[in-house]
Amino acid sequence: MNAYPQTIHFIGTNTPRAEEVTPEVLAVEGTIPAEIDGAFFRAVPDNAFPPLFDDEIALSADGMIARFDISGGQASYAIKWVDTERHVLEREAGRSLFGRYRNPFTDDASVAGKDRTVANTTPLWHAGRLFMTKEDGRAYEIDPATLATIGKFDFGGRLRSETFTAHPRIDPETGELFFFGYEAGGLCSLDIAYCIADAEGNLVSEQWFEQPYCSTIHDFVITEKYAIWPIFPTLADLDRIKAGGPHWAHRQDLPSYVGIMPRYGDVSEITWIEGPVGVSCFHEVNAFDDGDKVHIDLCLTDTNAFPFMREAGGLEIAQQDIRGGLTRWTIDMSASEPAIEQSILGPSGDLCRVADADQGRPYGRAWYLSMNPGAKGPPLLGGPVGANFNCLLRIEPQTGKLAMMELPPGAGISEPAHVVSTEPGHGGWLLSVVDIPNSPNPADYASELWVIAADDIAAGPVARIKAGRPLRSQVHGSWVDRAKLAAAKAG
Ligand code: V55
Ligand code: FE
Repeated sequence: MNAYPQTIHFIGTNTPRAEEVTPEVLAVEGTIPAEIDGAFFRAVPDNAFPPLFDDEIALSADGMIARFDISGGQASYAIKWVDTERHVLEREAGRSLFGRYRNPFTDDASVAGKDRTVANTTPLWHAGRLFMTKEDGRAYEIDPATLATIGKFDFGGRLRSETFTAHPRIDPETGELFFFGYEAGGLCSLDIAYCIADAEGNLVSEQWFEQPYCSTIHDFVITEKYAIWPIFPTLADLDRIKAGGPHWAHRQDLPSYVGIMPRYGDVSEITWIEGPVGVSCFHEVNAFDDGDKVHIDLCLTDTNAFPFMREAGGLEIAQQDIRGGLTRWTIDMSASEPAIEQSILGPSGDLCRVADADQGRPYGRAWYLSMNPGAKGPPLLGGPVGANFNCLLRIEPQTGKLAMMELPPGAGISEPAHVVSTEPGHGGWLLSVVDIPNSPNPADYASELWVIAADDIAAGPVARIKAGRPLRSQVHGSWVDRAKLAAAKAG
């Protein structure tokens, strides 16, 4: 029996697994460096029940929180549903009650006014707390030891924003959490709430401003001086949503913008600078100050990378025809009319990572996922756009120097996490889940967590941790070291 639509959202690494696992010790091939001690948390969208609509998309699946716990050269694995209000209601009903992605007008009448968020995008650690986030709602707090859901988080009743980004930024020196919510004032509102929490987790600032159009703002960046929102013309429309249609439609004819303000400033100081027309980006790699200049490095594409956001905009562009690159936008803030100067740093790709200590600072290296032009065999089906990335890149943005880690034929790879090394001069480690086909059946693959020397990725993994089961696609992951886990506020 399979009641799931046979679309890209439910096959390959998107095959519903819906399996909770209590900690299980895993087999390891190779040697996990003893200094790797902590937890790799992953946000995994999965389906508890078949969807109400056949055009359901993977971004709408219920959040699961997974943990690879690594210590003393050994690893264990656990995964649990996030008990969002939505998931609990659906579990009680024994079926789906919520309709299309970010469209409350398609829900079962019994859940009108209930919290729709699925908390499926990024595990976030800040000030001793673990959260699961989704940009259309508030974060849910999770107990890092048991993975049990503690509840919806609103900074002790202080947060006004109805939403909380899946991509906050933590300043490595101050420990402050910089974050925002868009559609902060409700469905299709132009409101952005810009917030700062101090190193102890207290909300110390929340200011609201409006964006020029109602775009999907998946990520933002900070530098030592600025808070920066690059925005792209994939827009929401309330009439379309009320008619049961898609939340987002890409507009190839409208410009992008960069909103930039002093990071400790007043939102009235924000400047909007027009950028290229029709482009799209979901993740910025990093940004940093360079005298009066600001550099913003983005995973940029010439149209929206999600097929359903292009189709909703009436665009007929095949996935393989999308062009892009790791792109630097430089803005001279001392100019009378600051403008964007664009340069290309590296090949197209996404799901980027920098070392935590490099956040918002000049940086010497970044890692991201891409398509290997020399790959033997087609990409593994799955992930939010229907095909998984099949290689890992390391780039030195100042010089453009590139290295690649290839995968076995037909394998896919998920976003890497970075683990600092205590050895002087050692660049640390990357942790990344790799899915390796067992047979031509796209649901039949082996999932492994690879441990890779961060500055020698071409050498491949030093250890392969066998998950013992095929894992559903993650979105983002986060590494939390043992000292932070030991200081957790929960439990
Ligand atoms: C993204 C992911 C989402 C989402 C919106 O990677 C954008 C982009 C996993 O959910 O809801
Ligand atoms: Fe993301």
